[in-house]
Amino acid sequence: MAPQTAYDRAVNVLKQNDRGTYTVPTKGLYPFQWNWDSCLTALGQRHVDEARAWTEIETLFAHQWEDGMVPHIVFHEVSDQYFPGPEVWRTNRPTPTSGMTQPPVAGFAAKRIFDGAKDRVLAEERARRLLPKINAWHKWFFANRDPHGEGLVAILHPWESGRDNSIDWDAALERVPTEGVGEYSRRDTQHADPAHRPTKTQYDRYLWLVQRFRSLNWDNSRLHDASPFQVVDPGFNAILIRSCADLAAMADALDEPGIAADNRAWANKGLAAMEGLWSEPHGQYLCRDRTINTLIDSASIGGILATFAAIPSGRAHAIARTVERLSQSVQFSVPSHDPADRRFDAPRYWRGPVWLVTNYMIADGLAAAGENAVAKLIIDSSLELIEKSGFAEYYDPISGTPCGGGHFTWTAAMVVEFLS
Ligand code: 9YW
Repeated sequence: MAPQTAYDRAVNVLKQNDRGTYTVPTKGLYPFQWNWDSCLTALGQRHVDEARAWTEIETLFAHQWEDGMVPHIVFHEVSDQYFPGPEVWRTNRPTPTSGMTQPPVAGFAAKRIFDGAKDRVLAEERARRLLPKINAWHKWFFANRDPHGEGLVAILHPWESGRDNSIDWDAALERVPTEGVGEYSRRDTQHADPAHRPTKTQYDRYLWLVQRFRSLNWDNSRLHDASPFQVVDPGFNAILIRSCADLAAMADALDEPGIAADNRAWANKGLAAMEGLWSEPHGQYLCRDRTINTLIDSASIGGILATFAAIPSGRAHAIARTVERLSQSVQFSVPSHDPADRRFDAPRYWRGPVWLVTNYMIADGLAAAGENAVAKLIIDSSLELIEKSGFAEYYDPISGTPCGGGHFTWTAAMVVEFLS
């Protein structure tokens, strides 16, 4: 029998983790539905089964909160494999969910599935149903996470960024206390090597924030001002801006001018405000700590991911040069942090490793800016990694060693996209 192709192996990973109407990131380590994982996973699924891809996103939005927020985890099943579970979040939802959100890739993903759909009737019907829900989520962001109308939204917890233990959050997290957090037992370090995961001090602070928000009954109208952690992440905002622009275009196609106008206005205002995050010396955008109104000196992938939005071409070209520079110091691109920074940690989660989802979005943005050679370098690196080390959660950028969980859904979905 001929050896299986990378494409076939990737499709198998998607199938292994498919739970019918949603897909788990990987068995054991993450046994529920995660927000941005699902939306990016749908991009891979569409090549195999378009209806199934729409269902993946619809299932997520079936658990949208009344105020518009789409939670970062939906606990469809009972499992003691993950901490913190529903008993910690206590959000009082019919199906338990977490109480915070994640990078809003749904608008982008829906438009990409819509544009490429072979079944146009199905696509119109499913997109029309999702449109107002994604719009409500975007509206929620600007109402609750941009209370002063700056055009950019803040995350209130590192978990919201999707880049949990990034060096970006270190200084702001220092201001989060740990008193009263109590005893708890982590599960991630039982499934994966503790040297590849966040530290105990970071976890204490993550939990302190959860307990703080829980004490406010997860009332989103109060959380922003009550949080000691408010960070404006260029990567997160670029994803939101891109999703707003894409939702506007999809709304035009579906003849929904109100939704189109609102989302276009949010995207344009956000793009203008991004300029305030640009760092000339770093050749990329930086995070801003909103509580002290200061740029955070941390050259992470967040500021490179900004190329996912339609930033000015000069900025995109500068980011391409930065990616080229980074690629000279590692074997595999794009490291989640600049290896020249003494805080860089090659195998530790978001402090150095390569992730295929960020690679996908960066390559997409750079290709749109005409930086095809750098986009190709990133895609080639991604495919080399899976050939060498399988469908890992993330990879050491120097050795290519697989890190975290294995048989990882979104890694497989990105491979299906790269190879389609
Ligand atoms: C957690 C599921 C999630 C991703 C995040 C990633 C990690 C750990 O795994 O989070 O406990 O939620 O940082 O981006 O959505 O794959």
